[in-house]
Amino acid sequence: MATGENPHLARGHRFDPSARGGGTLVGSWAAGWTEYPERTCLVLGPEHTLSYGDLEAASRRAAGKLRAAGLDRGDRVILSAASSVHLVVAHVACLRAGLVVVPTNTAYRATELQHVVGDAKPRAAIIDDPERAEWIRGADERVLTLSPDLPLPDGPEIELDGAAPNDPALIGYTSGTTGQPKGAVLSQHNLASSIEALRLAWRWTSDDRLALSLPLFHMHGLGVGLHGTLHAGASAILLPRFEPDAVFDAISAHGATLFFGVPTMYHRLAESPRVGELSALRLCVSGSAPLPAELHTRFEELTDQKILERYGMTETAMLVSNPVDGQRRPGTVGLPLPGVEMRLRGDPAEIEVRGPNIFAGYWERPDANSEAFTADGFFRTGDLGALDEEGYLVISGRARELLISGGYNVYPREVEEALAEDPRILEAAVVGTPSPEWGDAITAYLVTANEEEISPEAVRKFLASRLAPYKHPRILFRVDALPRNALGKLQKHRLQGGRVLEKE
Ligand code: MLC
Ligand code: AMP
Repeated sequence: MATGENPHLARGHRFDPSARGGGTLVGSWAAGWTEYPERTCLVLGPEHTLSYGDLEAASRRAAGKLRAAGLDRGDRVILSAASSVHLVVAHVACLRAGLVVVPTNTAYRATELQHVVGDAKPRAAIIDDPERAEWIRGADERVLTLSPDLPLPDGPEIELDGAAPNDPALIGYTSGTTGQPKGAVLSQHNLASSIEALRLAWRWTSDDRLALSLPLFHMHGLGVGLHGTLHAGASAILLPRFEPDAVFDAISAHGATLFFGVPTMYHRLAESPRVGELSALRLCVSGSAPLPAELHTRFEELTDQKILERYGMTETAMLVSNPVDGQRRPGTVGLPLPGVEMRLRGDPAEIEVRGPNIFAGYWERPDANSEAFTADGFFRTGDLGALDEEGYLVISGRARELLISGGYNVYPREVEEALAEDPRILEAAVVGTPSPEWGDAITAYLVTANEEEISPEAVRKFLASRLAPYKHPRILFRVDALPRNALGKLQKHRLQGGRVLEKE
């Protein structure tokens, strides 16, 4: 693909997503196994590092075990665990063996997890919580549940890294307007294309060391952070969870040069007295939710870092980014990445995209696919956009009902349906309240039976078995009725007032 004029490319660079390893994710990694086995790949503490050669050997062994346990190319494997070396090894092993990874949020409750099991029909699940392993077996007793260290007998030597570009690599579950998550099938080539574009655009080199505190079960931490590190032959400091001090220590103790985060993380970093330590980084990237322009500016005053904001999705990996060289414009997500064609269509204008990074369709959902793509092959993102005077993309809204709290998507309808199952609640409407910490603070307006008071604790308790905690309303109001127009249609923009049941 000739995109030599893409503004992200340094002089003399060309974007060719097939240049390394035949255009597959595992092919690009395999080149690294042989070219620089001694190089550090993962850092876990002062004494504990893993080289590319170590990761090659550990994932080879793990792939053999999985094959001996009966898993074969194309089989789906749920991966749902906190970040650890075992998880990275298991993930790399699955992809090298041609298995299809289904990353799943560790906050999911039984019904959310069981939906994924029923839909993806996995052969195995790599999961670090025995209770959730039980939920999985409850949905399908044939699923082999394994802890991330894969306690299995060694298996045979098998052929690795042989996936073809169009072979599926990952199924990422994400909801449209329906609230029922569907699986976006990303191929080896989709993922390889996206990280090659990022390697070039973000000048990602083997000298870079990423402080990686994003969870490894979503596109941001996995498809950008981990895959990009391995593709660039760089290293990552694996942080089991996000804590500002751990990020600062990753710089002082391990020489981190990169940090990727969601806006909530930048908000919390900016509150720390140590925030100035981030000035040592080469690059700070924000994505998954809008970064307020005010936070961008304040962060620069505190750290001298101009955060680079970018835009992506589960279905597409990364699409648009502010440039490393050139203006980084607060409140914008930047310019299309190499290989990405973008257009704005309709009124209000929806962002449509096409390119080698974009998934081919949803898992077993031809109906959803025909809606999601235009006749000429553009994917309809459901995000609304406009270009500013420099041609930078501004995300101006969403065509679908979607809230984003702390970088996690929350579909109001799913929360409303769960609330309505409570016999004490007659009707519920869920909206986002702007919050400097969370972006959208999930807010519910409730009409209760007999105008009964209902405590926030009671609501939370009711939702506990039904919805991941990040989807629970943080703010609750009790109202006598929901505002509706003459046709009975709910008018969410008119929601206000009511008796406050909880306010944070
Ligand atoms: C945790 N909590 C949240 C929350 N995360 N509430 C609302 N929104 C969230 N995102 C709740 C917990 O349930 C708990 O509630 C309380 O906050 C503290 O929990 P915690 O585990 O200590 O939370 P914390 O570590 O502080 O987590 C905040 C966070 C995390 C920002 C670090 O949410 C996070 O890692 N977000 C990143 C999400 C991400 O990776 N998104 C990428 C999607 S990919 P209680 O009631 O128990 O106290 C994508 C594509 C793209 O979008 O473009 O990148
Ligand atoms: P997901 O389905 O979790 O992959 O979420 C993708 C959605 O996150 C996109 O469709 C956007 O609505 C949103 N998103 C990602 N990055 C940004 C950003 N930088 N600014 C605003 N919204 C973003």
